[in-house]
Amino acid sequence: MKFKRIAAMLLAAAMVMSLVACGSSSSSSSSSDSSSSDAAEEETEDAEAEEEEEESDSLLGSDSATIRLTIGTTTSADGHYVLGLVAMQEKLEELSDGEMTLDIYPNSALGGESDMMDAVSLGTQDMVLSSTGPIPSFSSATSNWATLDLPYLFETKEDAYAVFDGEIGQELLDEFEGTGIKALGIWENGYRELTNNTKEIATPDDLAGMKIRTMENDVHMATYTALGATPTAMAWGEIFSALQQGTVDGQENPLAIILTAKVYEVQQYVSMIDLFYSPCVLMINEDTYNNFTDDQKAWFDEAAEYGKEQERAISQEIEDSAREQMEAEGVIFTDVDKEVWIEAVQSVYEDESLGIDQDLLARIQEVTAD
Ligand code: EAX
Repeated sequence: MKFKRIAAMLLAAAMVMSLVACGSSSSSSSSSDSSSSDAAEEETEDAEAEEEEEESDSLLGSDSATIRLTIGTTTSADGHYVLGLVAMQEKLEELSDGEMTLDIYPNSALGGESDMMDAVSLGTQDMVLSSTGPIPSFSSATSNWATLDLPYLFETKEDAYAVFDGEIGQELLDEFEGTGIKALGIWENGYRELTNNTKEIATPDDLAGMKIRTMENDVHMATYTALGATPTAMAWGEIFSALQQGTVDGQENPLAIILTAKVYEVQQYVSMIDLFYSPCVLMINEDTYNNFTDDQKAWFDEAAEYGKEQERAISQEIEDSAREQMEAEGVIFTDVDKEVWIEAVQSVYEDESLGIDQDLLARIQEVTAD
């Protein structure tokens, strides 16, 4: 499959560049006089700079495109968001005969999700692929998206896809109209699992009093409070220093992110709680989209739909091997009795302060009932 090729290319490029970097640093340690070691150091820096340039270059669209859309994500270059966007980029170039492309910036290079949504609505950034974390607080028009953040709302991915690809999903996307953002499609982040570096967590009791980083999202915070933890909301880009400094004890994200962002290198325990099915949304500045010609809109829409399908498949593919790969690195996985967790979060469904849209909830439950 195509994305395997992309992943392999990224991996190969990273390996070659790290060999280059190792080569020059070993020459620096073997040199005796300080001037040549300075030179070797410079060489190392050059190799590192080149490595960064090479990595970002590979995510920029074709040089010849005249409509270049800058898109940011918080996730890493070999993660599911970015590989899905690369598929969209290639499709967009193909359909537009090279006229349109995406320039992709991973790893929060353009900021956190909430900041990027603001930038897209103001037009200082063209596009973002963001989790739904910041959506309920983005605008009163989108506040009922909080309903999607409820724990254990979607038992299977098929349930989630049926809602997001159907009438309800389209209505939710349309709610962005007039906010400065056009929302185009609901892609996949994945089922969120819990990590920490202290102990195995099998029940909410094991979690009591632990400080857990959540997204900047009231429903997620309320859920962790209901579970007995102390939630701390922060943007994804701050997570590694927060874990290092002990501001938080743990975090939660889909396995695809725990693996590709290398969270597992600093978190030894993963509990398979599947607490939230987390979607992400492809967004573009509304005026930018509206100013496209009809042809350009059609190419863009088709490429976006293609990107979504590819991204979901890539997400599943990464998830399928993630546990095994991390177990091989010594990460300890805990399977839990989900019924206990489901029971522990029921109060969140009844919390009237959270902006849950009961009609929307009932319609979602109707679609997912059978
Ligand atoms: O959208 O912030 C998070 O935990 C998200 O899952 C991540 O930024 C990818």
